[in-house]
Amino acid sequence: MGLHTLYPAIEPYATGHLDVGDGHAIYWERCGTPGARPAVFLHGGPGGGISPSHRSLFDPERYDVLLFDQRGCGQSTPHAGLEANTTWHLVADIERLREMAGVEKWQVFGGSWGSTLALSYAETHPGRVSELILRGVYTLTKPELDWLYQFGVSEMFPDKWEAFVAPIPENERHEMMAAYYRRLTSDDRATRIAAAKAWSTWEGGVITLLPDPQLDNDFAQDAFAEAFARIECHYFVHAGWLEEGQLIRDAHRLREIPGVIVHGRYDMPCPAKYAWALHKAWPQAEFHLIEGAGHAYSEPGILDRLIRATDKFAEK
Ligand code: STX
Repeated sequence: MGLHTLYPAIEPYATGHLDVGDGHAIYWERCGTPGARPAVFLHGGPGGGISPSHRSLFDPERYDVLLFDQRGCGQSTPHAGLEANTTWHLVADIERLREMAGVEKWQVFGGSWGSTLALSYAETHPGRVSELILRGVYTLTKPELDWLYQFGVSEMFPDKWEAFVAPIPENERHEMMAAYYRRLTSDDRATRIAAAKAWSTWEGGVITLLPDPQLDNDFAQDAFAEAFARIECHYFVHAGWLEEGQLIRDAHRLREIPGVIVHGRYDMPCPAKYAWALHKAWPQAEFHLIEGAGHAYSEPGILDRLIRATDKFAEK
């Protein structure tokens, strides 16, 4: 049998907004078969939002999936809002959404930043997680942040790095995240948007193994870029409100949870070292390091493993 691919495109059977307080309303959608195996999908960035193809990671006949735009992005409001927007607010939102869905436990599926959030949630509420599927693991430590925004990916993509540092004067380049954060939170809209596009274009340009012009274009759109860059930079300058190394340190809390970890060998933004560390700290989970693949879930070898994982858990 060949590589597993996405299930056919579907529309949600229900959508809405959930008021979570602090002025935030969370856009959610439910897809698949009402009452079937419950799952929640956690998107990347942070600030990346959900897209229709994420619905197709799950067999619609055997799953009842809730997807949502995390605070401040996608169709959640206020757009690009940073107040009361932290990892721990999102963990609380996932619990509110679970209660709204009326389920005791659910499968948690998260890629990239979604894996960071999934680990934060599962280590806080292990009894609420029936299975955990993680792709493009990111544990949000200082070396991982430096790798993407200071020194590392810069060595592999000098052309794109040049464009990323261009908006920042030389004397501020020793702290790129802080320099960007000042501009992304500027009162001047033109300053914010210019910084947002440069920040977002950098990430869009390094997340696939091979260039993807469609992705480059999506990441450069004003509304997407503003939410993505502001929220991501806000989370990262605050190190995700996590203690250094916390997610690996507390991985022993996952030991009763069936898990699958999928990571591309050539993942640029999220180097494999941290997925490997998670594998060591949580040996009960299946671990797949995919050769010839980068970061994006849409890369064939990664997608194949992810679909096999959702299919496998659908049978239980
Ligand atoms: N951030 C990686 C991440 O979570 C360091 C991510 N990067 N791009 C995305 O997510 C989207 C494609 C989901 C926007």
